[in-house]
Amino acid sequence: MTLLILDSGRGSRMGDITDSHPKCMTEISAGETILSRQLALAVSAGLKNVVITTGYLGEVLEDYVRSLDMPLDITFVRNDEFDKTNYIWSIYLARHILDDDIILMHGDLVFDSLVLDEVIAHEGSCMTVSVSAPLPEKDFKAVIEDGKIVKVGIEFFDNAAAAQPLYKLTKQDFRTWLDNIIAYCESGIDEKRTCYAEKALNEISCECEIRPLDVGELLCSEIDNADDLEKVSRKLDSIKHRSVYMCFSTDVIHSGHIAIIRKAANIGRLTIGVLSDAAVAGYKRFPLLPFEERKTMFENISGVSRVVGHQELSYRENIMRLRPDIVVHGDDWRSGVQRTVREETIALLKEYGGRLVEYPYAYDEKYIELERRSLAELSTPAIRRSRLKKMLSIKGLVTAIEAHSGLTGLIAEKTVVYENGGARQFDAMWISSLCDSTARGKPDIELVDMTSRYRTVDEIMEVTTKPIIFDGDTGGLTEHFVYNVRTLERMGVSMVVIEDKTGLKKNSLFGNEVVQTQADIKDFCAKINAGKRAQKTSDFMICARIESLILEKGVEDAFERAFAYTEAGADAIMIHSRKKDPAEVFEFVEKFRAQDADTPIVVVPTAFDSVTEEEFKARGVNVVIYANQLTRSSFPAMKKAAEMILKNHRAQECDDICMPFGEIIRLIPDDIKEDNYGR
Ligand code: SPV
Ligand code: MG
Repeated sequence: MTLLILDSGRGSRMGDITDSHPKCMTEISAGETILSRQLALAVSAGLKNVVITTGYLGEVLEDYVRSLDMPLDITFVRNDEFDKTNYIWSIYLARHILDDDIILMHGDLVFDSLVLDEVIAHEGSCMTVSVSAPLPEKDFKAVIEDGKIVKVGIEFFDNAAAAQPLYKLTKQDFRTWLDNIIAYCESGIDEKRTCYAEKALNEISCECEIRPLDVGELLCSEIDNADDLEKVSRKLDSIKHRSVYMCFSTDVIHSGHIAIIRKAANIGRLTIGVLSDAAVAGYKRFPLLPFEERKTMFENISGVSRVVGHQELSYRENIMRLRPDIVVHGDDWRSGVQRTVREETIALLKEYGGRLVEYPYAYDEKYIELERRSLAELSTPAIRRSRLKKMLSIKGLVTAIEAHSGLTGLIAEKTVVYENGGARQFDAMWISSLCDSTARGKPDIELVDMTSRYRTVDEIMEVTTKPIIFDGDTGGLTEHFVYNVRTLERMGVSMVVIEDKTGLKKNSLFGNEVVQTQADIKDFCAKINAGKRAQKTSDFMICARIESLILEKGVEDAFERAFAYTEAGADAIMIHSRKKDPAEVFEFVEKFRAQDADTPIVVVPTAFDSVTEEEFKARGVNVVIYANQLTRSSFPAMKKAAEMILKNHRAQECDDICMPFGEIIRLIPDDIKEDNYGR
């Protein structure tokens, strides 16, 4: 695309302003001339090729443009007969270098950067018009018929709209017009060199398809005299004070981000919202850089006036607080997960007359590759292990769901729900002894040996990135536990939970229906302490699980144990109960929190499942584990399918309750692409 700027004329109506330089060099705001603004906006719109026709004080103009040192390929075409011709002759002189789609503008036109963006984004040819503006007496008007511009000139008033000399013309439409300009200029008739080029356009307009592009109230005005100059300068001033808002979640900035930031900064004073760590983690993945570092990164980008926090995926809070005139976003959010956020943003802006500006989203291959690498990095042992602690500090309350295989790991990893303009997903996975045993058809009595349990962890780790909490049962013999701590830590597990029981362990949900023995406080403390001394990193956590409520020993017993265990080095306390009524758990949490504000409290609300995460958080709980729901929900579904096949002697009847085959084969990501592996 080539930008053609017509700057040959003198602009005599400007008075002595144009004595020493051409009109386009007139200052319109501090340090900005008509031309420097046009060129700067061209740069930020991504234009490269510029043709400027010169004439009056041509050398002064050309020197000036060179001094601006813009990253543009600029060709000057000198019209030495500028005082005897019109710009039709200048275009004629430039005809050999205009074999392209053309953006054509007069050299005295000042416009909002939004106008140029809209012109460039317009499909096909267009000319800017202001449909609601009064028709100007002496300036251009465009006659519009059937949505097309059929005539442009100062003399048309019927079916016309105020129009500004800013066009985008497809190569073909421009060629059609240029051919007639050439015919005019080579006719030998003087009048055909001194008229508006639009006269040549009007004769062939039916062969072109030039649409009116209504710019509404946006600034798009020619400066013909000192009066215009003052009006335009005032409008520019208000543009510069216009507030613009954008939000970013990225921790890597690529050229596409810089381009959109530059565009947004051209529209007004740019505030950038940086999405909170919790919201990033909920919406895509754990951020590689924490909020403060991401904030600093944006603070150092030129054109950014200030950077603020943006707490939720929704824009509501910051729109209500900052009331930006314009919100800028890439058009990628028109579909997919952010669609509802976009709809809410539009509705909020509408309430006070704000505006949404969208630019084409720049997919950057390098960025996609970096994202892929980031995900790979998040699954490496050291990074995965450290994430549980980070999540706890970011979110206050972490949720974990049971996983016992690669497939359930994928469900824990990928399940996301979108609600209220936000997104929710599980933060971590729980490798339950109950579900790991059940998946193997074995009872939950520490029968499945550690090597098999590690195999489950490994399978899950292979396909996921989220932190893992491992159900370590009783921890076994202290002499064995220390080895298990080292292994789990090395694998990248974040936390092991051991329960204070001895002898043959049974699942806690049996309570006192079976014989279960609680460990001696001192012995259990020794086990915790040995485990803490065995671990190598500070990331790994040992959680002491208290079985007092399960074994009906009361809150006081639980309370005594909790302090003994934290004293022995436990990084977290799990308080377990099998009662539907959460009262005992709440009582424990309240008492514990009154004396210990920091040690994370973990709960497994299988029985007391009516309590919401919000309530747990408000009471001081830090980890909520959904310990068995994937196993319990899949079992009835599988049983039903098996029964249906048996009953019907075929599989057709159970097809409706099965996942479509096309979906199951796509469920597993193929990030290791097939190749010939050297074959
Ligand atoms: C498990 O999931 O294996 C647990 C939690 O230990 S519970 O089954 O509630 O005891
Ligand atoms: Mg268990």
